[in-house]
Amino acid sequence: MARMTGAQALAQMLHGYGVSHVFMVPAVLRRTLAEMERRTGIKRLHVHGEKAAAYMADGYARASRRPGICMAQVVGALNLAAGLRDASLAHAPVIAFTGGRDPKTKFRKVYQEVDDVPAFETVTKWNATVDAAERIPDMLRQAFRAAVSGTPGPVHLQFRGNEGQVDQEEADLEPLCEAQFAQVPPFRPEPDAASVRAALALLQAAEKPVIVAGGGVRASAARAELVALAEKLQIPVATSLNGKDSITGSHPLSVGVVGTYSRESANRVVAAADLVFFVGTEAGGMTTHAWTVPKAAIAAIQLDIDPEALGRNYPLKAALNGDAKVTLGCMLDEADAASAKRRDPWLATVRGLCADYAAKVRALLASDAVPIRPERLCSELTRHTPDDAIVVVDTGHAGMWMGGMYDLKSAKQDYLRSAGHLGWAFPAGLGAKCACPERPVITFTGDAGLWYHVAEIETAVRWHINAVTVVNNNGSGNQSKRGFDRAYGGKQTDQAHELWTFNPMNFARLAEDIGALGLRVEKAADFAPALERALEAGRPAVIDVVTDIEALAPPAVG
Ligand SMILES: Cc1ncc(C[n+]2csc(CCOP(=O)(O)OP(=O)(O)O)c2C)c(N)n1
Repeated sequence: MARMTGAQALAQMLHGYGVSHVFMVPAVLRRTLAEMERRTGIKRLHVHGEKAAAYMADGYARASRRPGICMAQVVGALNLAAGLRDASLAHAPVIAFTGGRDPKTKFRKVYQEVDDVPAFETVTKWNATVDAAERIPDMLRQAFRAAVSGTPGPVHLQFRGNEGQVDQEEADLEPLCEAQFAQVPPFRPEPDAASVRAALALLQAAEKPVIVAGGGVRASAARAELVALAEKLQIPVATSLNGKDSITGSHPLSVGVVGTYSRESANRVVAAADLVFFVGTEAGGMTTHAWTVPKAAIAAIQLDIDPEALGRNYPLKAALNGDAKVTLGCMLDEADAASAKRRDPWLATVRGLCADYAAKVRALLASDAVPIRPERLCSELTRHTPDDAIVVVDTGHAGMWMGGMYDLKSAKQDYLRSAGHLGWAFPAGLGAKCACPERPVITFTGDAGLWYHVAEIETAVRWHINAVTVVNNNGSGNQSKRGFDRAYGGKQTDQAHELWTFNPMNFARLAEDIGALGLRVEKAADFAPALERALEAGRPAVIDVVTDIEALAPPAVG
């Protein structure tokens, strides 16, 4: 124990947990921010909005598997809470600090004050208040424990005082850090041996099994074990959108992303399977196309770190509770490779379904059309994204195009995707680049997605966050086109276009004005040289790709 301010303890502890960046809009925990400068090398990124701060912390967390920190004063707290929604859905360990109420003045109509704590309840694993400086060390330790343990997720700490002024008070404090909880996963629990045997018996006996791998594979860094088990037993692998980087697209057992934002071959393979092994996926509505792929009656096995997830959506023949890497490792040790032969006919069918899909999209992937087809853009990214890149993708059409049409070429690539919030990807890509400055970061977003947080181009320039952002710029949110066609009974009026189109915009020029590299691409053949220039620019880059407003991503196959 030593006599110190809460701010000194907080700054020292964040440093002790290995935090390198915090993302915030002032004024919050000002004394702590000053102590960070005095005592640590933590970078304090002053950004343009609290939601973007949360998304940056989220991208940082997903890229590094370490908690990302974001902060807001009382009046910005709900903006920050809104930004935790995607982290909550994606199970990213984000820790949010806000300023909050003081018991001495509560209920007296304090300027800018409402009770923000309830708003964090639905988007956090743990939502707590720090009312005394004495509590800063133990509450911060609990925040890290909660964020990274089990299924990771966001945490909120509200510090007393509209700006969290409790950090200015002195107390006898012990700024102890628990290194174990500085990353995901803190522990690697082993599965019960009987559950491993039961699952293997089912997989080995199955004639048409498929693995559906989810974000839990990345959280556990279990890709190598997953692919090795699939190879040993010769089982095809589909992934959720969140688990897209569980296996490379070029792997012979890879069939693509299954579900709603998906690839046709993956849906066909999962629909034809006689046994599905869910690994680190919740088997939620997006991954199963609202529980139709596979059908509810499928025989299923599930592996998850969280026992409460097991069987939530499909009744199970076997359930495995443990860390994915360790559990798949145990399965790999005991798996009988001789059973693989049984699946030769199934693998021939699977290869046929993948070949049918490839034949269907070949022309679009190679299209020279002007305006550019998004399929061609995805194919250019597959070919030219560096092997060690982090690819960050927005939702909506961006998620559909890239989820379905982009292939990871290397097991060293990471693929991070919005769990549903439009506008997430651009700031998340900046956060990912802060976490991994030595790796190329390529963000893919639509123009509607970029507009949300376009001001953060200035943050990227100011902080030299040299991420590359590729904008699928069709002057609209054209994913909405089909929905409005339906709403208008088949054919929209001319005026209906005001519901989903924008004024034309040259984002390259905008980016240049702000100090980033801006490149405008109007012909597909010009994309690869632009990407190369952007990756080597030594400053943030925006590649504005002019694409076809009529191009609609293929709907999911049921
Ligand atoms: C926060 C939020 N609001 C609304 C939506 C609904 N939404 C999904 S995609 C989309 C439009 C996407 O436009 P853009 O990013 O330009 O991509 P495009 O469809 O044009 O390819 C909208 C409004 C959403 N997913 N998230």
